[in-house]
This record gives sequence, C-alpha cells and structure tokens, in this order.
Amino acid sequence: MKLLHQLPPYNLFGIEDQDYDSAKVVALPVPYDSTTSYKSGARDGPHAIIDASRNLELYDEEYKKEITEIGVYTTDEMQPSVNSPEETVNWIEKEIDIILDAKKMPLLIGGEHSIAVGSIRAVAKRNKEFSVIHFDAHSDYRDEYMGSRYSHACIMARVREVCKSCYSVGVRSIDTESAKRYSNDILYMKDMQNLPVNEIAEIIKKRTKQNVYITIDLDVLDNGEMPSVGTPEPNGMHFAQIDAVLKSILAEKNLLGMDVCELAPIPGMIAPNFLAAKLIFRTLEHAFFQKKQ
Ligand SMILES: [Mn+2]
Repeated sequence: MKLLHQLPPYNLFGIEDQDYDSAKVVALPVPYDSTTSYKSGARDGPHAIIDASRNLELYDEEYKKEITEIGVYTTDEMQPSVNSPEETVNWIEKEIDIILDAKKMPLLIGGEHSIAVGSIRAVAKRNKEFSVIHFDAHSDYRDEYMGSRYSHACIMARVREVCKSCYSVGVRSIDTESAKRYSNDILYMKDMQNLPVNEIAEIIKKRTKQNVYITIDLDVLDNGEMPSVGTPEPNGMHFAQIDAVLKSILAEKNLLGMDVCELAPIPGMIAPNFLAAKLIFRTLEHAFFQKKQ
C-alpha cells in the first residue's frame, strides 16, 4: 500500500522496487575527482546524473519499451580511498569483480575518468578477446602526469597494460609523444567530423573485436552541449551523432561493460546532467533492445 505521493527512488532512472537478482545491469556510482588537473567537481557527477535520470521517462519511443525491462540496479555510492588514486582503482576492480561474477553487466558512473581502469581490469581478467572503445576529447596516453600513473591523463596507458586492442574516438587534444606512438589507434575529430554517422560506426566496428568495453569521457561531446566537464574542448561530437554511432556499434557487438565519466555539474545548469543521463539510457537500450546482426 502506498501511503504518500513520493518522488522516484534515488537510483538510476528512479526505478521502483529495483531488484538485484533479476537485473542485467548493475550501476556503480563513484564520486571521485582527486587527480583532476584543471576544474574539479567530477565527484558530484554521479549524484547529478542519478538525480536527472529520475526525471526521464522510462519509455523509449524508438524501441517502444521501458528501460525497466532490462533490469537496472544501482548500488550505493562507493566511498573512494583518501590514500591514493591507485587504491581507489583497486577498490573499484573488486566491486566490478562482484558484479561480473554475478553475470551482470557493470556500468560505472564517475567521477573522474581514471576510475575506468579498475572496471576494465576486472573485465580483462575474464575476457581474453575484447576491445576498449574510448570516447574522449583527449588521448589520455601519458604514462605519468603530475606525478601520478593513475591520473585521468594516463587512463589509456594503464588500460593498454591489460587490453592491447584500444580504439579512441573524437580526440582533438593530444601531446606530441602520444601522437607519434598511438595515432593508428585514434579516430581524430578532424577526420570524422564530416563523415556520416554510419561511416564513423563502420570504421570503429572494423577496428574492434566482437566483445567490447565502452568508456566515455563526456568531454568527447561538444563543449556547447557539454560544458560541465573539467577540461572542455570545442568542436566535439553532438548527442545525436554519438547516439547513432553507439546504436550502430551495439547492433553488432557484445557489450561487456561501460563507464560514463567526468561530469562536473555546474550549479544551476541542469541540461548537461540530463544529457549524461539520457546517453546512459540510450546506450543501455541500444545494447539490450537490438537484435544482434
Ligand atoms: Mn577527456
């Protein structure tokens, strides 16, 4: 019996009576931003995304289904380590281990992008053949940044230690050394901005294996649509573009796990929070509601 008119519960998409056993997706929010090099605030990202997501409709007019049919369970926020970014990454790996052992797909919600390493390590322990598809304005291939190997600027260098097949998309900010070493594994914004979305998706699909992990730094989006990031870069992807590219990729590939990171909410500006929530909503639907070709 309902005793009062109540707001949607505080979980992703405000799902009533979320159920762990039947859920196919488990969302792990990690409010963390210790290594952020410019504007901090990504620790407030998970809360803002979950809050916005509670105000989305559950129904999607394209798939004619409600997101509740997938079964999404949101855990409590994880307390990050105050000792080191490395310890936080290790803790996340353990949490993702639990989700994967329960045969559920992990969805990590950041928080700064460095936390994705923990999630990808857990996936790599269980899968020999998979690719990491990395959406980001930055290449993040520095081996060390500001004294830390676990900085958000080093994430792809750490990821490559456990997964050799990495493909970055939407990059428009890279250091000289990384450009020399890794340009073959990068689809630069300059080379994709005039391509139709199906061509962009075909390039990504050709370069990646059947099993994929998708890591999204929200700064891959244009800074006009997504100003709420620590290091915004102009001339990025648009929502409709990344949505269509993800749809095409996930029509064919198996999604092993994903993360959405780097939302640093700007007080009073809620549109980017809703954009991030909708991007998660749509990506899950693309992954679970399309028949694999
Ligand atoms: Mn970035």
